Amino acid sequence: RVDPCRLIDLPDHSDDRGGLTVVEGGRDVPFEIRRVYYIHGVPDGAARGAHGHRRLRQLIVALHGAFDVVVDDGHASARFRLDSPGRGLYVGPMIWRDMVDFTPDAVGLWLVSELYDPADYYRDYAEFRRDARAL
Ligand code: T46
Repeated sequence: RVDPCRLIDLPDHSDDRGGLTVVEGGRDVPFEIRRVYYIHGVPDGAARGAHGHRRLRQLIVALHGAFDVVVDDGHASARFRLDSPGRGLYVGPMIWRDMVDFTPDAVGLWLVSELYDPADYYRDYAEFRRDARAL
């Protein structure tokens, strides 16, 4: 069955010198981290995502500012507001996702389990939903 999306509180080592948050692959997230990217400068009203992944796992963190991640497993959807560098959203395979409502200062960090592979993407929601419901 589908690995559920969930918020993960990340190890915090903040002290009077400032914040320090750690993510270790295989420990704090249930995958080895093979790629990192970040999204920033999202124009007002713009949306990203609108796809699902066949195999890829990821942790999404709002390093600065805030945005919403809407996830859908082909049966039901849920919406998560990410607004803290101390907490990430784990999204596993066979989840459709949309990122919306970015604040102008938002910087999102993605830690992911695979190198970039266009063949891992579902871009068509009907195809995704059919396959997700057949799991
Ligand atoms: C996801 C959301 C949040 C690459 O060449 N390598 C990469 O690692 C990535 C992520 C993208 N690209 C290229 C492919 C496209 O020509 O960058 C362009 C924009 O990518 P995309 O349209 O997939 O952007 P988003 O924001 O819709 O999706 C991306 C990730 O692809 C996706 O996995 O969860 O960010």
